Amino acid sequence: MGFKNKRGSRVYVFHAVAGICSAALMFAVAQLASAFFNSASSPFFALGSAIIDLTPPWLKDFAISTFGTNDKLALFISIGVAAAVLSALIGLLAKRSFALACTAIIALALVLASAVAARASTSLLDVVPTVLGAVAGIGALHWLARLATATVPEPGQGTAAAGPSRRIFLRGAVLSLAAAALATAVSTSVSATRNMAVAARNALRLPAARTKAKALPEGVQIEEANMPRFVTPNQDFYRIDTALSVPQIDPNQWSLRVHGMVENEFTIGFDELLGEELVETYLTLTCVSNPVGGDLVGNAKWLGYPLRKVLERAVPQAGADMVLSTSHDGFSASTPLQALTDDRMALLAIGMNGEPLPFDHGFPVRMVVPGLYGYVSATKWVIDLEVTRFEDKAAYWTTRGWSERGPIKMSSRIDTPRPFAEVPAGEVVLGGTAWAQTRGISRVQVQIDDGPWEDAQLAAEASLDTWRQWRFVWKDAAPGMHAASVRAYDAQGKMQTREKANPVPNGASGWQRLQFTVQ
Ligand SMILES: Nc1nc2c(c(=O)[nH]1)N[C@H]1C(S)=C(S)[C@@H](COP(=O)(O)O)O[C@H]1N2
Ligand SMILES: [Mo]
Repeated sequence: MGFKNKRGSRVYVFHAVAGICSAALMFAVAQLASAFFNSASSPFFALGSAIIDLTPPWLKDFAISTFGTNDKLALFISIGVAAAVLSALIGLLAKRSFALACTAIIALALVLASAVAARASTSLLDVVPTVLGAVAGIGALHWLARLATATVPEPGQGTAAAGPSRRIFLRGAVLSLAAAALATAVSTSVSATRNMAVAARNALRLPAARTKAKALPEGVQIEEANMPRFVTPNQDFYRIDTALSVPQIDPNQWSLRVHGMVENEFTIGFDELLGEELVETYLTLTCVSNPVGGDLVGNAKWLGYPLRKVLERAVPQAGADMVLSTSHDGFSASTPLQALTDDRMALLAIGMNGEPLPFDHGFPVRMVVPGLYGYVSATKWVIDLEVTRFEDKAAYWTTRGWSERGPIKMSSRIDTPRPFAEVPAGEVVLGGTAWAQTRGISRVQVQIDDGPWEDAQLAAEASLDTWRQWRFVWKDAAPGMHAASVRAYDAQGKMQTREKANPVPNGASGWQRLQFTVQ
């Protein structure tokens, strides 16, 4: 034994234990953070999966034949033992130099972060839990390494001779392990609730609509390259929200509270909602942030319960002119009461294109309102409707510089050719979309270079609330650079404004003009 006495060896044991406790905290904090991100962002699971992927087949066969269905448990125990040895060594390293130990932890975190980033279902943002874990691990090691050498004078001995205090260090070690255990417990319960939501969504069979959507007429779709699908597939539908982590709400836990300036306050649950007379409708949603020519717009078939009926049951009081809808994650939108009670199809939607709402798009329940930008109407994960007055309440974006009201501005877009595309000479086919929800599109015109405005052919109209496609054939396209512009007219014959405006504060306007080259 190279140590002078028992107390001299203690400091090594303490450092090794400090390393293990810090590693436990590092993984636990990362695990907790990952519960709020993507479950695939857990460095622990990512490491496990990476090891599984890298395991040679003979070893995998050996593991399965030896451990059977416990092969994953065996894997996790092996990882645990290896991690304990490694972290004990890092703890011992901290005794020599804290900077070195820190470097080792950062190197370890880099390996873990690469394992996370390499998973198919993760994005770069998903390394955040690993980074948070590393920060917690370094902090814990710093603290425990100090405690490992803390001394208390004991009767009859000088401070120097006393050696580290067992009591002080053990208290620190137990405290950090307790914190790790707590973080793990919370992360387990958070992921359990999320899994409940996923399971509930998978098990959900949407009831049939009492009122079906009007069948789409022939010819709503113009089949040209670059043309969007008339009905946007769910996975292609634009997503805009303030949610860093997408709420995953178990519909059995969901309810909507309707209150404020009403005669009848009430709360409605998900099952009750499913039992109501549901309707189905095609509706094109648009984001106020969509620039001229932009693609923050999508069209889907929504299944839901008319908000008109919800408000009929609540009976708004005289003087109310707004409904403030609030989501599970605290976003809110101010919608004119009238838009929810007149004969447009404003819905409390539960279905999107024949399936339950995707989590990204508001599962289990969201609002969709014809004619209004999403930020003032399309609250996802909605849980609260307060009937109130514009004078009394302001919504999320209204307090951040956007208008309190947001009717959708008529707009038209060129989808093909793409800006700066090169197209063959001869006949050039232009195509695009135009929308003026609740009013409808009656005419689209195209201008080539500075020539005359000419009528485009309109695709069939599905409804006043959906976008409409158009097509224009430019017969004798001469080689060279050209510009094309587009403008639309609504059903009353009103022309889309030429006046350019930025999205802030109430939506972009102006005619789109793009350039392309004819070869
Ligand atoms: N809870 C919540 N709902 C929200 C938002 C949000 O940030 N949080 N954004 C709104 C905005 S600005 C738009 S344009 C639409 C977009 O809906 P989508 O993501 O389903 O396309 O959702 C609206 N509903
Ligand atoms: Mo938006």
